Amino acid sequence: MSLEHFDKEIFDLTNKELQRQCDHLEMIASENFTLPEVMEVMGSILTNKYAEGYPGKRYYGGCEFVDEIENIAIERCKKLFNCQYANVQPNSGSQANQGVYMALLQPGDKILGMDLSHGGHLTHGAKVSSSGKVYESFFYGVELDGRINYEKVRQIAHIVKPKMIVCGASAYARVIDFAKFREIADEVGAYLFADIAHIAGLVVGGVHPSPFPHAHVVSSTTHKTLRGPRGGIIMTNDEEIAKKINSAIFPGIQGGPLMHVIAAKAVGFKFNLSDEWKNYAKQVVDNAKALAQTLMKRNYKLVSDGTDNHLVLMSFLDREFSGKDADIALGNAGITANKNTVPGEKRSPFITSGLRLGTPALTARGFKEQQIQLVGEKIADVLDDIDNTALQAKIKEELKELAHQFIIYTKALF
Ligand code: DSN
Repeated sequence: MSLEHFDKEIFDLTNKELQRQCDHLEMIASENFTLPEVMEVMGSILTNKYAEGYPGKRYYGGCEFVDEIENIAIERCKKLFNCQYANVQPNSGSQANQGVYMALLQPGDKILGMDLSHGGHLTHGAKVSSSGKVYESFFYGVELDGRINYEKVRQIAHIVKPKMIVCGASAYARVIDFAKFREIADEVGAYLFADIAHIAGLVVGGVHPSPFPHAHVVSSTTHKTLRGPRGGIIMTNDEEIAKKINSAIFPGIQGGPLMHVIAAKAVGFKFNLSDEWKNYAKQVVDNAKALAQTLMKRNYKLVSDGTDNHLVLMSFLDREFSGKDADIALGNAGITANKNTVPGEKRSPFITSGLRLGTPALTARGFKEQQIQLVGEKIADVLDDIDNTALQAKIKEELKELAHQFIIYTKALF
């Protein structure tokens, strides 16, 4: 029986979501469109198998084929990031990070990460996350120019003396200097942990420097710029660290690995290893730069005045309207983005003075600079006249037409 006949309610909602993804312009910087081949294996019988442990060392029988699958995923991941050890079992980026902390730290140890309100991530020590409850967390941020000041990071590190420095961000538009972070980590005897969830696809596409050989340990998600299935990975070049990571993920924090997702990660990595991938990664960055130029020409202020990667962070500190207002107005115009805090923030985190826009999903759809510039102009048109709901409705129709010229998925998928 098909899903349509077995569970019409979920079938219909899935199709509504498909329609939403096709009709709107997806500009949330952490979202993307994965391949149908990735979804095919993710929706396969591999979901039936329990495989606690690691290839060759499982707690259950019948693992001969899933062992091969996980080994392929590991080998592809190592090749992709040019490293010696990879764990492909984390169910998410957050669990990957939890695993890294559990492997290398004791409860109460000090970690130094990027402040959430400056572009960091919840799992980099935010007090509401277990990373800020189990460990004693301290933060560095960005300057008013929107950039990390590595001298300040150094000063904070020397005062705090953390056991681990966490680098990597969720809303930072500039290159992360991993070599500089390692220098600072070495000065204070800390591990350097790079969370490259946002930029992993750019790293493997050669358009952002790699965290290796600088970081002791690296984590990522597989679904953002990498365009694979939703999940996490951890990599290192250190055998002792690799052993500790494996024990921390299983049995430390997870049980049976999601073998259907691990297989889908392997399929995604195959795509990331192709020549085509380099073109995609370069186009993501070229598109973000084109978007930045267009918005700045229309007199919008960007944090750090531009971008080196896949996202731009608009600042409305000089405007009457907030990030939330912009988020809602653009949503009405068919553009999905998210409000974000900015350096020097004066509004609450629920309102904010910024908006984060990313190009990975539109680039996956086939958008090039020409289309991105047009989208940038439409964003500025909406924001220039933010209360004009008739204009938002008109732009929504225009952008739907544009979106439909770049077909990403069809109903035949279901
Ligand atoms: N939710 C992701 C993001 O939007 O950046 C981070 O986990």
